[in-house]
Amino acid sequence: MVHAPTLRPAVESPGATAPRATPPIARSCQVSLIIPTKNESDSVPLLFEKLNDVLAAISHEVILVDDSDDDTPEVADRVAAELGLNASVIHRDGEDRRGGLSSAVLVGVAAACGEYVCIMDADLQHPPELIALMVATATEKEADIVVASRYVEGGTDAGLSGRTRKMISLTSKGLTRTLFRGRLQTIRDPLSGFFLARRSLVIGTALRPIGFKILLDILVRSEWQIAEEVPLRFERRVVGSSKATLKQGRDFLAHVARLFWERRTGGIRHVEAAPRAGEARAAQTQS
Ligand SMILES: Nc1nc2c(ncn2[C@@H]2O[C@H](COP(=O)(O)OP(=O)(O)O)[C@@H](O)[C@H]2O)c(=O)[nH]1
Ligand SMILES: [Mg+2]
Repeated sequence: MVHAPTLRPAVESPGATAPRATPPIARSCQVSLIIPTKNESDSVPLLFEKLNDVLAAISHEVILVDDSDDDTPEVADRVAAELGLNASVIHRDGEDRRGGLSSAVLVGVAAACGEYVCIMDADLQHPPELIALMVATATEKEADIVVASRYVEGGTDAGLSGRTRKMISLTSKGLTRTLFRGRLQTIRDPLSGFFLARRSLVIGTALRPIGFKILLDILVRSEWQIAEEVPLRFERRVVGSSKATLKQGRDFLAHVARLFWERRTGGIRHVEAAPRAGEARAAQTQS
């Protein structure tokens, strides 16, 4: 059975059901936080509390795209209402969940109104405190993309559980930076799940992500010109549990193979982004 995704405003706007005499004013804000969730009812209360503090000075909306079987949507609605946080939940069932995390992100972007979209996990491995720096960096540097990076000075991948996962992450990063050198030579962490991008860039690109690495798809396919990185201290998950499985490994390889093939066969074409002064040299020294 196919269920249409439902958009549930967490905070009722006064008079939302009253007849309108004039057309609705188009929504707009600086940043739309897009947060894919799957059974994150334990994480959401603390996440929303932190977001509420961080976003106080930023015009924003929070969109959870939820594929949960637990009560994540109800918890999100309740906590957002208690805090007065401008958050909504798009809950998906059945076939709508196909594509998992990456399709959830695309659904969130399609519903967003921000000048920028900021994609982050719900589990606090992506510290909400970093959002202010990401927004400031995007504005000051006129960046199309700001990546929260585990692999620049001040960042850490300590939250990757175990040496095997760390090795897989480093190898995957090396593989993608080699295969897509032209686009990724200045990007230290093209597989980060925490990033901010101009919404116009994301909706203007025909994305085809598979699995968890949607940033890679955006970096390789889109016409970005300026990308910046800020240090991410990726620490261990303290609430809830990881949804990563071996399937994500297979999805990642399928995703990289498809991107590589499309790039080779001319399915993806764009002007290479020119590295800014010093960047190419720095990237070569570090790789
Ligand atoms: N909507 C949706 N969110 C998902 C899905 N799988 C994982 N997530 C969410 O994506 C984020 C990252 O997942 P997580 O389990 O923390 O992955 P890890 O950090 O790689 O261990 C979390 O917020 C999850 O709740 C999915 O199939 N659908
Ligand atoms: Mg996580």
